[in-house]
Amino acid sequence: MQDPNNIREDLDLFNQIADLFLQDELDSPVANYINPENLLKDLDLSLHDNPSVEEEFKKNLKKLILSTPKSSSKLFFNQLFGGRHSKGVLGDLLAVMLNNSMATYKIAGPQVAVEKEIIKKVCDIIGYSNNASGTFPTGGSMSNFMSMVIARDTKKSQIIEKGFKHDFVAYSSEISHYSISKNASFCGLGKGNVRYIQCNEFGQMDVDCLENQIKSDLQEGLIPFYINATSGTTVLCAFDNIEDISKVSKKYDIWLHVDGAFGGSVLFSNKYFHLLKGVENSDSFCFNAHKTLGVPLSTSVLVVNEGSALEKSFSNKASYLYQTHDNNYNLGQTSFECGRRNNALKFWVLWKAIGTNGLKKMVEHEFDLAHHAREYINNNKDYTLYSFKDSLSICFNYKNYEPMDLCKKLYENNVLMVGHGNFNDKCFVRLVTINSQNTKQDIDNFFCLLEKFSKDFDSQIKKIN
Ligand code: ABU
Repeated sequence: MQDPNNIREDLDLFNQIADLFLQDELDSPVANYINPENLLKDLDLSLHDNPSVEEEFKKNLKKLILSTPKSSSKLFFNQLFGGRHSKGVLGDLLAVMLNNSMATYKIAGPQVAVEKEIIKKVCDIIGYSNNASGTFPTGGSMSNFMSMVIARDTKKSQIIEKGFKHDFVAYSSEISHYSISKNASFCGLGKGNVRYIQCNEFGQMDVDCLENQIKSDLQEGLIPFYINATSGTTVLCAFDNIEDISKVSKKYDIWLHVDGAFGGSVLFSNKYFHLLKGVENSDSFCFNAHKTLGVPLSTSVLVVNEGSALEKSFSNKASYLYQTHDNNYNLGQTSFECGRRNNALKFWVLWKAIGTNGLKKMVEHEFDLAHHAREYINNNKDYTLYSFKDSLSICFNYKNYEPMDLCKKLYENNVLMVGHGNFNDKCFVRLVTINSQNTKQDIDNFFCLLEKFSKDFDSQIKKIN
């Protein structure tokens, strides 16, 4: 191989591979399934003492890229992200070239203002105070984690120095994201000190049950410190009633976090903002631009209504790092990581290019797609619908096909990628309309492929008894 460190040549190679990949994504929207046991047989991933021969290196790299699941294709409905907006990709590629860390103004310069502008705009839209602040954690789980830590430290600031006694309790709905449980462990609370509050028939936290549980915990001498409301639960995309929950949180002086990782981007739509009604009364809020806005993974925004609380929990002295400027510009003083990737630029490039109206159109189009999918199901007697309106998740079963087996076989036979979920003892296929590049025809095509596959492979797919 000639000089292996040649950025211009490698950018040319990048363009070649990206071209191939984009064409392949259209020609074969689902990558050929490779059984994990065959990975090392099908792909040369082995590492050696000597450099690769250049042609072999390129061939192997291309093959690896084309064999990887295609999360931006029109047939990827498996996770709560999908599709790509070219402006988001442009911003992310530029962030890679810049390779700043967001810790200090000295390292990141104007990128600090890029991040702060997004945070300020989001705080203004959701009605937070002038003291609000925020950061870009590595994802929704980290946003939720940071909010729990801030809530803990706000309740008893001695914890920052002296550690934690186990008399605190947190509250979240029984169908909230699994990060709440993990975060309880990470922040010293313990998984056993999260109260999972039951939901109503629409998957929303039952606010009376929440209050009763808080009263009972207070009687036991425990200290309620954190309520997590979810705006877009992971499976059903149900939106908790933030307004009613915030009344409870105020009454008992408990931090209210809104996990809007999935559905929080409705903040950009006047039509759907009502799903966040009351968010201005929360203490912290997060949403993931990588989930519904086509920005590359990961782009999570956490905002805190009283910004000083964020700084109190996450600032630390480090004379080797903070050598110029104040905490207002040294964003490491409000983040979890030390070296922190620039995840704001890709979102800023998109937002700058298409405006808030462009973001609104993306979100509203995704709700239109969801409505279209629900209508298809409601008009077809072979389907049973399990989810509700004002949601980006369409949960259903088709005929008597067992949903877990159906999803697995669709995947293993390279037909399409979709997952399954549960609610109230029912298991179902979960179709998510989070790719704003998809059209109604793409949703029709999803059902068409699923029906054709079920017919052709009928005898091989398990049935619900
Ligand atoms: N961060 C939650 C995403 C998991 C899912 O797609 O179901």
